Amino acid sequence: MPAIAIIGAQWGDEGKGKATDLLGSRVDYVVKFNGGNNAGHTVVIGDEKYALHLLPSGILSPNCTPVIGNGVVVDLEVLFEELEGLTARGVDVSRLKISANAHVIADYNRSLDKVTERFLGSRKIGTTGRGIGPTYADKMNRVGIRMQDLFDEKILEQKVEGVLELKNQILTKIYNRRSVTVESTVEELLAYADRVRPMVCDTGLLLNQALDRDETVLLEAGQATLLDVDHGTYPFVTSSSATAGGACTGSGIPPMRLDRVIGIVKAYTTRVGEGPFPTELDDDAGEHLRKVGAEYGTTTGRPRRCGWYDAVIARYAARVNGITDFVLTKLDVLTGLEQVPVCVAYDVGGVRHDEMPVNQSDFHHAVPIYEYLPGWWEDISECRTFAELPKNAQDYVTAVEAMSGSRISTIGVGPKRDQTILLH
Ligand code: 2SA
Ligand code: GDP
Ligand code: MG
Repeated sequence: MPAIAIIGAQWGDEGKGKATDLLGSRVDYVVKFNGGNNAGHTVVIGDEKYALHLLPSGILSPNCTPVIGNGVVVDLEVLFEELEGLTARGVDVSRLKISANAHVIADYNRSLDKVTERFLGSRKIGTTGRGIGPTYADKMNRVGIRMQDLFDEKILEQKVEGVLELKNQILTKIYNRRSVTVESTVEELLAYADRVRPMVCDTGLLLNQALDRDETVLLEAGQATLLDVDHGTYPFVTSSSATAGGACTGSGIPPMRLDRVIGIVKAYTTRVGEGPFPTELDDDAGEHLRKVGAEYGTTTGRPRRCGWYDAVIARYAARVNGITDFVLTKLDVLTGLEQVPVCVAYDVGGVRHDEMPVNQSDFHHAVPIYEYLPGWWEDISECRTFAELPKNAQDYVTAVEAMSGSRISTIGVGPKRDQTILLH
């Protein structure tokens, strides 16, 4: 039975949470494989709205085992805050499993994230300030603290001592901050050790055994393709692998076991944080998308930058991830526009680019070449079949599908579970 990956095809906030929730009742395991509590997934079930950060959205499906994979960075305080919040709302969180190899975010990395952004000034990335980048840097630098280290105090102490030798130099000499003590860090990390211990296991083994038993595993990405550390708009990216390749390394599921890669793509584009964004609008149309689409960060509350659909990016995401089908979300937000521009290629210094320019400076200077599609005024939030959509909305979907490198299997016409049109 299949392993399915859900991947963001733009700069995040495409509606991965809702897509995961929709599949949740049909899958046995939902795995978060990258990122941490920088993510924000909003899921609406009936009249209840849930904002998930560190936990996979599948935690809301009663028969599904949620898993935090080895590719994730875990803030223990946030983990228990989220678990307690959901428990108070009647959600059963008892099945959660966490990889022994997932890395832990310590306070010094939260501080370093914030202070580095301040230090960078106008060159800042616009991070969420959750300590994500510095914790992945420690992982790659081989000085990170992992979940398994929490259960051996001696080893934990040695590792904290090692990493702090480096961090304290940076904190005190570069950033002019106070140094951090080994004792306070060990204490901070051990505070949750006993509570987290029953959840920690070899999740790679667990998931492969589940696949051996013909169970279904859903791999849920945080952030998105254009924020991926390798394939995104570097350096304006997050520090993890948010693409389909990351679904394998971040979970321990081998590539050949992946059967389907679903790309989630919004009917327009948003971005939060700094970095290039060719179709960005700073006019009334952009304000319309932000207002109607409620485009504010789920984690930080920051207003999201808004722009038109970019088919070059969608095609790039289809290629990088091997997207088998797209879920096109928030089509309802485009209602009420005279015409809807769609970017089909870029003009860079007079040269047409049909593919993502590999050179970052070219992408910074990319000017969208638009095709203008006629808009529609009818409320589509009650439509449940393609045939019920107004003709111009149908044509928009068909045109976007033809430009984007893979078929569209599902359309979102509102945040609720049933505000969905299944095409295939
Ligand atoms: P970080 O904190 O190191 O991962 O930031 C690096 C860049 O990655 C972007 N990023 C995101 N972009 C969209 N959505 C994200 N999650 C939240 C949401 C964001 C929020 O769902 O709305 O609430 O602000 C997310 N997480 C990271 C970030 O903006 C930087 O550009
Ligand atoms: P994620 O990070 O990709 O999971 O996306 P977010 O949850 O951060 O942002 C997507 C927002 O759009 C959430 O508030 C969802 O409830 C909402 N949403 C998802 N699909 C649709 C849709 O088809 N129409 C509308 N209007 N809202 C949607
Ligand atoms: Mg989000």
